[in-house]
Amino acid sequence: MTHHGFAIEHFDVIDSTNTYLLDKARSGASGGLVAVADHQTAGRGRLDRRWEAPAGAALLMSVLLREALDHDELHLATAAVALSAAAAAEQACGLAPGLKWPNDLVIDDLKVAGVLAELDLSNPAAPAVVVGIGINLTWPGPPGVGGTCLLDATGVAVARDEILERLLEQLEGRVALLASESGRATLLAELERQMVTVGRQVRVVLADREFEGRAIGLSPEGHLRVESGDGVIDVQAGDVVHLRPA
Ligand code: BT5
Repeated sequence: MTHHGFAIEHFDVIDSTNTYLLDKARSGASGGLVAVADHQTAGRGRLDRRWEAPAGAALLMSVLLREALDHDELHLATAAVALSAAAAAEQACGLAPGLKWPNDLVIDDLKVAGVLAELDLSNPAAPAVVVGIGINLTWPGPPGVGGTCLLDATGVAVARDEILERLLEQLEGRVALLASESGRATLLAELERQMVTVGRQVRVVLADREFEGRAIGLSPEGHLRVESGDGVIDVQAGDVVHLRPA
């Protein structure tokens, strides 16, 4: 099936759509390949975390891109998918989730979707980026993690294939932006506008320490700029907790 320049492969059950496309990338698959699954047995988040969803309750998809991105540019691929998903949700449900740094979509500070971008440089002549997203449609995530789903948050029971179609329509233009310097600047500006973390009081959780401050913007590398008692700190990798309502 081809949609908006993407070739879609559908699976009833798979381990992880990201893992599948990373394997396909290593065996030379072209950019634009999309994997969609009804159910994942080993859905992955960042840092060896799990992404969970009962069969049929979420959009679980990944896309293989052949844009030449470095590690420090991966946030642009994350942005392309996250912004497209937010726009697709707005079209389908009348409410645009916000982006929470670094890779979540949230509604009222509850996580409705998560994005995982991974780079494969095993063939330096043909770099590959795989970006996966899980969007909760009718199940709000495991207990205790602060999740929600589009049904609970908006009252709309959107069909999986409708949101997929809208997401790919949105994504086509944003993938094109990745190819040029000016396009990337456009994407970064959109990312900063939609990033609800900016302006918030946050707790930053790093591998070895935590601190609090106010998120004041994004660096060109997509790092979160946080003003704390020790001055302005660029947070490259980590998690943030939104503290007080905006
Ligand atoms: C993410 O990681 O949020 C990235 C999730 C990417 C999932 C997609 S599904 C299609 C593709 N194939 C894959 O294998 N992965 C991608 P992170 O920021 O590390 O958040 C993971 C954490 O979110 C977990 O440790 C849980 O606390 C929480 N979580 C797990 N499932 C959730 C859900 N359905 N809704 C909300 N939170 C969830």
